[in-house]
Amino acid sequence: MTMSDNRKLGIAVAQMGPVHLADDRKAVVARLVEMLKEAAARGARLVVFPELALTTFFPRYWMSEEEAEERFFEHAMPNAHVQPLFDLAKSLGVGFYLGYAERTAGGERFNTSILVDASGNIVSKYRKIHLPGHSDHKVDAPFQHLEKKFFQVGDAGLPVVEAFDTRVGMCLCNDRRWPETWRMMSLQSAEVGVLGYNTPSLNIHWNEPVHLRMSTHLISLQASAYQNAMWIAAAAKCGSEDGHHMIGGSVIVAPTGEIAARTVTEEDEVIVANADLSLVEGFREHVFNFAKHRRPEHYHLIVERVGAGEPLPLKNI
Ligand code: CDT
Repeated sequence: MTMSDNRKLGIAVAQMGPVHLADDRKAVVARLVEMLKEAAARGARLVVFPELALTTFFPRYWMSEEEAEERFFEHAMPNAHVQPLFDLAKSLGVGFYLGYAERTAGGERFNTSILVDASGNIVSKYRKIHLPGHSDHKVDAPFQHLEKKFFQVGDAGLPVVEAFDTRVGMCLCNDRRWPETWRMMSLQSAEVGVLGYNTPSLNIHWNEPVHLRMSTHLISLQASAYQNAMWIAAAAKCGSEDGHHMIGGSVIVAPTGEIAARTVTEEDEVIVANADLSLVEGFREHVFNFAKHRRPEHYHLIVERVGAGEPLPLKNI
C-alpha cells in the first residue's frame, strides 16, 4: 500500500427509507441504482448501502425458516435482481457495500454483506457474528427480533481487504456495539470500516428509553472510530416499515471521532465525505501506536472469557 501525505477517498453512505412487505426487489434495486448515480456524481468511489437492503427487516415477523428463505433470502449473488446495480457500478467505476440475507448452496443462512470493487467484482464477504434477538416466538411482544432463528453465526471472521487504495473492514449493525469488532479490524490495519444497520426504535428486550437508541448508536461509532483511528461509514434502513419504526442517523465518522457527514431524513438520502486517510496514519503514529503502547499480556480475559466472572487475584499488593 502506498502512503502519501494527503490520501483521500470519496465515501458515500446511501441511507434507505422503509422497504415495505409489498415492495419487490426490482423497485428496491431501482432506488439503490438512483442513489449510486447520485453518489458517483458527488465524487464517491465507495458507496455504503444498509443491512438487509433488498427487503423489509423480515426478522420482525414470525414465520418458518422455509418461508423466510423463499421470500427474503438471496440464493446467489449477484442475481438477476441486483445485476443492474453491479452493471452500473462497473460502468461508473465505483464500488459498493451491500447487506442481504444469504442462503448458501449447502442450505446455510447468514446475515451477510459484500464489498464490490470498482470493476464490479466481489472482493470480500462478511457474515454477521453478533446476532441480536432471540429464536423463540415472543407472542406478547409488539414484534419479533428473530435473527437468532433465521441466521447462523458468521463463519468468515472479520475480514479486512485491500481495496479502493486503502484497507476496508466490514461488519453489520449490532456488531458496531462491540469493541472487539473494531479492534479486530484495526489490528489488520483497516483504515475504513463500513456497515449497514436496521435498528428498531423500540427495544423489545427491556424498557430502553427511545432516545438512547440514537445516542448509543452514535457513541458506539464515534468512540470506535477514535479508539481505532479509522474512518467509519454507517448506513441505516430507517423510518416506518409497515408501521415498525427504525432509527436513521446514518453517519460518516472521522478517526477524530467527529461526525463528518450525517443524514437529516428518514428516507433515501445520500451523504458524502472526502475522507482524508492520512488522518488515520497520524493517530496510529502517536496516541494509538499499537506496536508501542498495547499490552496484550494484560488482556487475556478478552479471549478467555465469554461472560463476566470473578475478579482476578490481586498481584503485588
Ligand atoms: N439488526 C440489528 O442488529 N439490530 C440491533 C437491534 C438490537 S435490539 C434487539 C442493533 O444493534 O441495532
